[in-house]
Order: sequence, then C-alpha cells, then structure tokens
Amino acid sequence: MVEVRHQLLQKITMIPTTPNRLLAQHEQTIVALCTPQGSGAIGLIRLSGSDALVVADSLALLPSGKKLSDQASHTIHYGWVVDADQTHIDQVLFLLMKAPKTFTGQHVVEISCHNNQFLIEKIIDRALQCGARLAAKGEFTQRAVMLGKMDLLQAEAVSDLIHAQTAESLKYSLQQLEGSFSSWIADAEFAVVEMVAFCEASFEFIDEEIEFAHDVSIKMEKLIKKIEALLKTYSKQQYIKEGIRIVLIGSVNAGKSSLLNCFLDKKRAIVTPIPGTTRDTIEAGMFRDGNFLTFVDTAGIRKTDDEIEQEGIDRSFQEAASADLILLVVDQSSPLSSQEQQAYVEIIEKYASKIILVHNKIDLDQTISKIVFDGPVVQISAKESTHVQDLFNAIAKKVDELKGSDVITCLLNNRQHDLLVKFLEHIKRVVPMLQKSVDYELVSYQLKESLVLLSEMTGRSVSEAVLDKVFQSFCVGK
Ligand SMILES: Nc1nc2c(ncn2[C@@H]2O[C@H](COP(=O)(O)OP(=O)(O)OP(=O)(O)O)[C@@H](O)[C@H]2O)c(=O)[nH]1
Ligand SMILES: [Mg+2]
Repeated sequence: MVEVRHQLLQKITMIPTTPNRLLAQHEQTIVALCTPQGSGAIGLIRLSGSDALVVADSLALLPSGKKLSDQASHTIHYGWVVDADQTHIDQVLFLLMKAPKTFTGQHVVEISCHNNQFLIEKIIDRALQCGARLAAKGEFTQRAVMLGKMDLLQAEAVSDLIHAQTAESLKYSLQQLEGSFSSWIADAEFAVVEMVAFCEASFEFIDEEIEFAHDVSIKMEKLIKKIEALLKTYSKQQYIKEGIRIVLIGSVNAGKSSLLNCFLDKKRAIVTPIPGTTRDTIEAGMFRDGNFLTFVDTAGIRKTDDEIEQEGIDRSFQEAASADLILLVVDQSSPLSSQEQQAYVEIIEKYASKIILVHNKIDLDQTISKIVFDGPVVQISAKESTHVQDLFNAIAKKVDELKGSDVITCLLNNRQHDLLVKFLEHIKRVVPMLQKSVDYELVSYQLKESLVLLSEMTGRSVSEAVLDKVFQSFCVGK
C-alpha cells in the first residue's frame, strides 16, 4: 500500500506545470527597482536571470579592476556603475549571489545605490543596454515559484507580508511564507493520497472490502472537519487581513462628518450647518487596539430631488450593506421628519446585529429625538469630542464579537478559499459512495480529481491565466 501511495504522489508531482511561454521568459535577465520610488537614502535595484552576471560585469567597475562575476558568491563589493565609456554613474554596493541559493533560484545581483530618481533611471537604462529587460509585476517571485524555491501559497504570503495592515496579519503572513499553510495543504494531500491507496489496494484484496470502507470513512470525516473548521473562520481571517470597515450612517446634519474628524483628530471631512454637505463617501483608516479600522463617512439620508445628492445617498445604503459595523448617528437635539424616522427604523431592522447607535450633540442639552434600539447605544458630542472613548469601547466590544473565539490556523485569500470550498465539495461527494457496496474505482477517481484542486492551490498544476492573475497583485521589483 505504501508503494501505491508513493507512486500516486509521484504521479501527482510529475504533472507538467510550468507553461512554455513562462519557461522561455524566465531565462531572460530582468531588472527592477525593489525599493519604493521617492526620496530616501538608499535604492535597491535587482537583476535576476541566467545572464545576470554577464549584465552585471558590463555595468560594474570594481576598484581592483577585477570582474564582479569572478568574486565569491554571496559577497558584497564596493564599486561603480559605469557607462559604456567607463564614466561613473553612481558609487554603489554590489551584492553578488550566484545560483541556485538565491531568492529566484537564478543568478542575482543587487545594486544598492543612492536613491535619486535620475540615478536609478540611469542605472536601469544601463542594465537594459547591457541585455536585461524590465521585470513585470511580481516576476522575481514568479521565478522563485517556477524554479521550486517556494510554492504559490508562499508566494502569495510574500505579497500579504508586504501589504499587512496589522501586527496579527503580519504574524500569519510570515508563518505562511515559512510554509505553515503549505504544510497544512500537504497534510490534506497526504490524507487523500492515503485514501486513494486504500481504494487501489482494495482492488486486490476484495475480501477486506468492509474494513477498507470503514478506514476511508474515518479519514474522510477527519479531513472534512479540518477543512470546515478553517473555512468557518474565513470572515474572521478577513478582519485580521483587511481590518474592520465601519460606516457612519444617519440623516443630514446628524454630525457624521464631525464624528469622522473627531475619530481622526483632524479636519478630514467638510463640516457645515448646511444639510447635505457630504455628497460622496469619504474613507480614512487608523490603528486602534491592535485593529485596523476604516471609517467611512457617507451622505446624509433624506428625501431629495437633487440627482447628485441622491446618488450619494444610494452609495450610503450600499456602504451600509457591505459594512462590518455601522455607526448609526442621530442628532438628538432636533426633530426627525417621519421619512427620516422611517429610514432609521429600516436600517435597524435590516442590520441590527452590526449597529452601534450614536446619539450625538448631547452638549446641546435638549433631547428631542431618540431612536429606540435594543443594542449598544452611546451618547456623545462629536463637536466637543466628549464620550468618544465610550464609543471606541463599544466598537472594540463589537469587533471582539465579530472575531469570535475560534482558533485561526491560516489567513486565506479569495483564490485559496474558493479552491478549498471546491475541494470540500469534491470530497464530500465521496461520503455517500462509502456506504453499502463500495465502488472503489469510482471513489478513487473522485479522490484523484480532488487532488488536482490541491495542486492548483500550491501552484504545482496551475494555468498561465491563474499565475498571471496572482502575480498581477504584486508590485514591480518583488
Ligand atoms: N452642538 C453640536 N453641534 C454639532 C455636533 N456635531 C456636529 N454638529 C454640528 O452639526 C452640523 C452638521 O455637522 P456635520 O458633521 O456636517 O453633519 P453630517 O451628518 O456630516 O451632515 P451631512 O454631511 O449634511 O449629511 C455642523 O454645524 C456641526 O458643527 C455636536 O456634537 N454638537
Ligand atoms: Mg457630512
């Protein structure tokens, strides 16, 4: 049986995976600026490819006059980037890293230069003259995947690591870059391969059929539970990854923009006594209590004949629908029209579980309108910034509720989530097949199909279009 499993694993890992166009392309030497554009002390330009050392030799001048490529791998050299006529372009450090122990698996030369836009352009132009071409988005990481330096899950973790918004998401991205999710998938893959092996063996040991079915059922149940547990925490994973979207909704002049400014402690949104001041949504983010909170100010809700304002109000409702939390703001010092009252009631009925009701303008000492709500209610003065801490406490409590107490093993992105859902559907189809008389060939076929989805997850068997899509979200130079 071990033999069968072994053969199967081999068969799976031998799926021809790298599209031909990409294979040809990754031979070429690419160049890009890896550090962000703009002012700063140091800029880092990276070369990678089979001719990276040739390109580097053509543009590098060392004080000793020796060739850069003759130096030992993984060493740093002071020198100059020079023009064809040996004119100095910049004084730099060359980081020489010969294949295969490099990020991409190819020869890599990194040039640490002065961070001046003109210098950087000149150095890159010089590399192009010497035979390199400009790197596409994420092309260095794509090469690392194609040359087996990392799998697609780890490559995605590189991008997540760069864009992580919270300490928690940084922690998960780093773990995933180091292979935590890849080994999670490898375990799932192993469990399926084992099941296939059971099935294939049963072709030969038909007498022991009942026991095989039982063993496969138990393994299957365990695997299904494991996947369901991870998928169940998907929305919580997104709160960690993307942060929490908090939308401020209410009638005109309720004080939504004042509240946004009060949160941010700056005059981000325009505030005036004129009803209908905010026409479009305004977003601003901040870190608070370990979470990244995005506040969204919206156009006040009222009946209007103004086409532009109406468009803004429609957007307010769309924002309410997609929000993680809603701060429903009411000006308690002035009466509400029956239409406004009705709008508040409708929003509460629709989104009660994600609402914090905010009674604003308590500094005015007159309570004319209050909305009844059977959930968290906070009274504040956005203008005078009083009781804002109470509101932050209420938000923190709601965020904790949203996150729940389930343990998270990894942070999935959309692609991984959708593939895992499909994989779960696939293996769940096997469960009824294991009842009564079992057609092992059919079970085995179904299981093998599901393995293809896992190979797509790790990038071992993935289409060119999917690869392009994944690496499109990267920046140039990564
Ligand atoms: N006294 C008092 N006035 C406030 C308070 N909050 C806002 N205001 C005033 O109410 C008016 C409207 O405030 P905004 O923050 O623009 O209200 P809004 O909800 O954004 O209004 P729209 O953009 O028109 O929907 C301004 O004159 C604010 O100064 C408050 O807590 N107390
Ligand atoms: Mg406003």
